[in-house]
Amino acid sequence: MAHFPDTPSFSGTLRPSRIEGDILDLEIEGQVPDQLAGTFHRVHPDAQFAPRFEDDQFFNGDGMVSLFRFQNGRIDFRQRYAHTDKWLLERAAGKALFGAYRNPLTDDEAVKGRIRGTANTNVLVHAGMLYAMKEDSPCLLMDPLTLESFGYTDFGGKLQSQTFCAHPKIDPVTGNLCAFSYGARGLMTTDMAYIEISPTGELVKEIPFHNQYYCMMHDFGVTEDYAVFTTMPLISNWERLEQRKPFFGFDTSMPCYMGVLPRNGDARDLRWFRTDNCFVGHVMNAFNEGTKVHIDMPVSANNSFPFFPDVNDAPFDPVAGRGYLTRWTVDMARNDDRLDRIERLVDVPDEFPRIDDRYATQAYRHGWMLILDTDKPYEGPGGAFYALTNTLGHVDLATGKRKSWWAGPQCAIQEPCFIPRSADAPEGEGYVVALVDNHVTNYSDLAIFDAQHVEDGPIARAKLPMRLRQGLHGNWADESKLAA
Ligand code: V55
Ligand code: FE
Repeated sequence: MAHFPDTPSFSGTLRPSRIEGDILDLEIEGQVPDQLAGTFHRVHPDAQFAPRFEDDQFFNGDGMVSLFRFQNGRIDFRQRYAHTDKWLLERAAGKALFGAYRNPLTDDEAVKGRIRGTANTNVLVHAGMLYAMKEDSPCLLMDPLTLESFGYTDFGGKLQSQTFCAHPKIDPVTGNLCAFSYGARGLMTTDMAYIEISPTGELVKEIPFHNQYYCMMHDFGVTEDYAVFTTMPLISNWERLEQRKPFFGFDTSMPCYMGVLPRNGDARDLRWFRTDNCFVGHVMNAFNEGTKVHIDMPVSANNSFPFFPDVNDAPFDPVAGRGYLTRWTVDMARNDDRLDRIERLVDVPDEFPRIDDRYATQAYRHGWMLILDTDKPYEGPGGAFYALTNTLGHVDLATGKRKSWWAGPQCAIQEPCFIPRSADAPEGEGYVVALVDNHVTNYSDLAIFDAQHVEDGPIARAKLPMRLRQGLHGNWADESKLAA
């Protein structure tokens, strides 16, 4: 007799789904290129049991991992929950035991001190494992093909950090997975670390340092020589938790910072560059040339998250919350603590930026993202967790030219993912996959685009007999990576 709250987080397009299963040989419209051999994994939050509190929010759901396996023009689908400690404890109890988002003060006594992670934010194949990640907890290991869970890892007892970010990057030169931790010595601590994991899954680096203040540190940039952090005042403190406020609140009176840490240095080499209050979103890429260090991400004038309110209760401003892809540059030759340059790269509201990951950490040309096209009509029931992401975009940063495809009045698009045509194809030559969710018929398609011609619409659609819940992030793994 589960009863989920009758709130936007659990109704309309965000109605709980909780479906685990397998579909062999998905129905295909069009033609899936034969050479696409590998896996596309993605994850969405989907509470296993009705939450303990009516005001529970989307980001608190248990991680539900989807796998699309591509072989010989055919696609098999599989979906399983990530079996976190939380999921297992609640499964055994037959009900929710953990309370509000990141607030341990709201948990059942029975789970005091247990790891609260949900593994609901990103999934990525590395060292033969599927890493399922949530930034408030350790990394969960899963089998990339069976989706069996193996529990949290501390990398053989070597990792000191209590947390592991959900936005690691793979350095194409070393093959290392570059990650970080925040709240690394517990909730509200400013302790962070820069982390590298070798292609065989060994911890090779953990550089501890301190943030400027405790805040949500959701994503970061990695260049050939530096790790780049963006500090923005989406803050928290124990007082908020005692008062049962949403974990994060946005403080428009505080500055932002860009932190630059040499990957071969230590905390003494870390430099913080200050900039005005704003909100930064997901990182497209970062790179360094000479003494200049660049990081590209959507930046908005104010908070983008309506469910993490202003600390002074200012009403949410959806227009000021729209991000536009922006390049922040610092010059390491400067002796002051100011950014060198801020340049807007895309003039339409955008989020969920992606690149040809073979160019991660390097100078690059091609990017894909979701665009909010506010001129287009919408016929669905609404209730999308962000603003409606109705358009897929491709930007050529060399020419500034942008191409886009609108999914139609009934649909929203989930985060795109680029797949190279072959291991040695030129940058940006290949495909983009993205879930297209129909909010009216309640079906999702995994749409496949020619990455250079997204404006033509999908070249193929793998059709699911249901709609997948709104998700966060996912990644492609080539067949060769699965064999590792
Ligand atoms: C994000 C998502 C999260 C979270 C913190 O999109 C930040 C950003 C799905 O959970 O806990
Ligand atoms: Fe994210």
